[in-house]
Parts: sequence; C-alpha cells; structure tokens
Amino acid sequence: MQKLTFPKNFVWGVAASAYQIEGAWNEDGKGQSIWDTFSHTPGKIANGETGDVSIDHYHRYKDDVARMAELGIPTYRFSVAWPRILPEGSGKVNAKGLAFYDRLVDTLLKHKIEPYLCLFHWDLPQVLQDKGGWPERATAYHFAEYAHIVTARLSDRVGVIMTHNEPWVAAFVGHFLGDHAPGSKDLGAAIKAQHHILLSHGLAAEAIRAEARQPVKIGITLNLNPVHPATDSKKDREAAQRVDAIMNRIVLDPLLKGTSPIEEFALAKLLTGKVIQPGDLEKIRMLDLLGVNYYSRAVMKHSSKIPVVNVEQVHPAGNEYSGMWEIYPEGLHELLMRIWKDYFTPSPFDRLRAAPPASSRSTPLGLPKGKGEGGMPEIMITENGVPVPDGLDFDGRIRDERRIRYLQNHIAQVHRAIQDGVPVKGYFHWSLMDNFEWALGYGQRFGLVYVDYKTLKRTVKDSGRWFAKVIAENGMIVE
Ligand code: GCO
Repeated sequence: MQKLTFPKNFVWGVAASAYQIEGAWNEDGKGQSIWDTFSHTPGKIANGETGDVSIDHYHRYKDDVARMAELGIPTYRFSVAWPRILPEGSGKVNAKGLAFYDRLVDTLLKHKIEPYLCLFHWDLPQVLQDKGGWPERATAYHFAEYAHIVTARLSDRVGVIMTHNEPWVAAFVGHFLGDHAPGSKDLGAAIKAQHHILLSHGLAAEAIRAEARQPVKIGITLNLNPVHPATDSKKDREAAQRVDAIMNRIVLDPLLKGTSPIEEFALAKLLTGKVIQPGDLEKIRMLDLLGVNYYSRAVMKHSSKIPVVNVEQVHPAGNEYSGMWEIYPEGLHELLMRIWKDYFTPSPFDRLRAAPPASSRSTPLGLPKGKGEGGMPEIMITENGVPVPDGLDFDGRIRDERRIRYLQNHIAQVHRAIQDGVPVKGYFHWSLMDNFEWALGYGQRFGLVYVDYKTLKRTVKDSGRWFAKVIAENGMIVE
C-alpha cells in the first residue's frame, strides 16, 4: 500500500461543455449553432438524439453547482455557448445569454468553486458557418470580438480563460473525417480550419489581455495521444510519424515553438495556398496554461483506409477497452514526458544556438513563454475519463468500479510524471455528469454523477464519492 500525495495547491476539478449539458437550445435569444444544425440532420447522431434539452443544466445549474460543492469539488471547467452571447456570431449582444453565465459564475463563487471558462467547445454560430466557418480567415477575427465581450463581462470574477477546447477535433473531425459538425470531408478545409482556430486563439489572447479586469491566465486545451506504430515496419513507423504530425504537432508546434508542420507538407500548401500568413505564428504563440486532454493512445498502420494520409487505426487484441477506446494509463505518463522533453526542455542545440531574439512570446532560449514556472506555460490535465455502461443497482447505488479503477490508474500516472520532473499543476475529470457525447448521443456515460435521461434525476455514483475523497486528501492510496 502506498499513499500518493500531490503537490500543495494542486488543482482538482471537473469539466463539461455548453452544448453537451445546457439544453435550452433556442431559449432566451440564443442563436443556432452548427451542433444544433448537425444534430437536427437525420443520420448524424445515434438514435436521432440531440442536445435540444440534454440534461437541462441551463435551468438546473444551481442544483448542479450545489452538488459539486457537496462533493468538495473546488474547480469547474465549463464552456460558454458563443451563439448565446452573439446569436449572429458577431454584432448584437444577447443580454439574456450573458446574464446566464453571470448567474453561473456567481453561483460557483458563492459555493467557493473556481470557474475555468472555455470560450469555444465546438458550437460555432450557424450564421458564421454560412459565411464559410473556420476555413474562412474572417471567423478568427469574429472569435476575438466574442472573446472581448465575454472578458469584459466576466473577467472581474473569472481568472482563467481557455480559448479553445480541442482545436484538432473541431478542425479535422468536423471538416475531414466528417463525424462532427459541420460534417464536411475536405482535407484542405480541415487544414485551413486548424490554422484559423489557432490564429483565433492568438487574436483572442490579445483581446483578453487588453480587456481583462484582473490578471487572467490564458489557456487552451488540446486532445493529445501517444502514437504507436502497429508493427516495427518502416511503413508503419512512418504512418505513426504522419499521424503524430497531423494530430499532435499540428497544434503543439505553433503554440509552443512558433512553427507549424503544415509548412512541411507540400500537399497542405497545394490544398490551402498560403493559409499561414506573415505574423500568424508569432500571434499564436501565446499561452499561460496548456491543457492536456488524455483518453488513450493511437496505434496506427500504413493503409489506404484514410486517403491522402494513408493510415488506419488498429485496436490491439487482448487489451482492456472502454465504450470508445483502449484503456492505456501509461500513455498519459508517456505523453507528459514527451511534451516536457520536446517543448519545455531546451535541447543541447538550443543551448548552443545563439539565443534567438527573445520575442514577446518566448523565453531567451526560445522556449514558450507563460505565467508558469520559469516563465513558461503551466501544464494541467484538463480532461480524463472513461465511458462505461452504468446503471442503478437495487439499492439505488451506481457501483462504477471500472471508472474508479480507470481514475486510480490514470491519476497515478500523473503522479509518476510529476515525480519524473514534469510540473503538472492540475487534473480535471471528464465529466461532472453523464451528458451528450456528440455523434454517439447519450449512449456513452462519462459522469461522476448519473443522469436518468427520462426524468433528468441526478445520482452521485461511487466514483463521485471516490473522487471527492481524492480531492479532500490531495492524493490516494494505491496497492
Ligand atoms: C473531447 C471533448 C468532450 C468529450 C469527451 C469524451 O475531449 O472530445 O472535450 O466533449 O465529450 O472527451 O469524448
């Protein structure tokens, strides 16, 4: 038996997002989002489900926050629905939309829960989609306008503003794989969307800095995976490298190095022309808090299954799987060590190389600049969780031992990474409550709190009480 204790002031929290929990899809002046459009399109979402009502957090937020407080959860990462604030995507502000987030933040603070606000969790205003969406550069500037409005209203009480959640998913799952809104299958559009979303992060950072009514930590959350070749063959190793470039490096390099693998792909230039314009990469490289969303690893082989990229994900037999992915806890340690080594640790070459002009967004050694240790961005796990089928037992309890085991094993890997020198500052569980899992509808449950989708009754699961104990003790006992 061993007690794993986390550093003092380690941030424990839970995460959720507007479209997945709020409902009230067309209430109080909210405009339509691309996810309203997508979920209303037959065949896009399992069982024809939508986020129209979801778990009705828009009306039940007071109880949901009170339940968080009962569990002793000190931090809540939520997202703001852009179309609630700007129903047309820009221009006229919807006062009732802003008022909802005012109330939510005040309720969190009343319960001594710190708000971590995320500006964009995929629900782009449909009006902007109709004007080209993220493949259109102008959308990045509308995002900065939106960031300015939210910062002006809430930054007196909100000290952490994340610009985006998983820009890679919004860009590639939404515009190349087509499984998410807006549902296109166009690699050029996906690459343009990826760059413009990152550019919008930089533009929004400037807007937040200019408008913030207190010192605000500016962050972004990225879905990142260790990528392993299916075999040791040259073709599979090259396939894994391609996926690492187009899934991990395509977001990490611009944010932390000021470069982009897009410039390495001749094809990208062919497909997108000069999508990266002079000064863009300098604007993007602005970060105080790197949020890492980890769920599993990716095992890839060379294949023509996904055209152009010529890769295919494989699922090794004999391992443990959840409802959506392989369960691979050691991948979280591997990922954190890689990020620290490749992006936060000056290589001998960096030290030898004459220090580049220390731009306003980097440290003398050209390392990323932020408000964390050594003037670099802080690192937190901003999402980690597992979809397992939960149900009420005869006595009304939800004995979700698999989720508790998943949490134990992954939190232990965070502790291991900290012991190995990576200053991870926080861990957020995905998610507080069962909710709408995008194209999979309500079929995958991630919550620490069970939701009966007929009655919307909430019931704390065993994992919720287990996580509450980890928070209270700032650590856990492991075998
Ligand atoms: C994501 C999103 C969440 C998902 C969760 C489970 O990471 O994909 O941030 O909205 O629901 O990760 O897939």
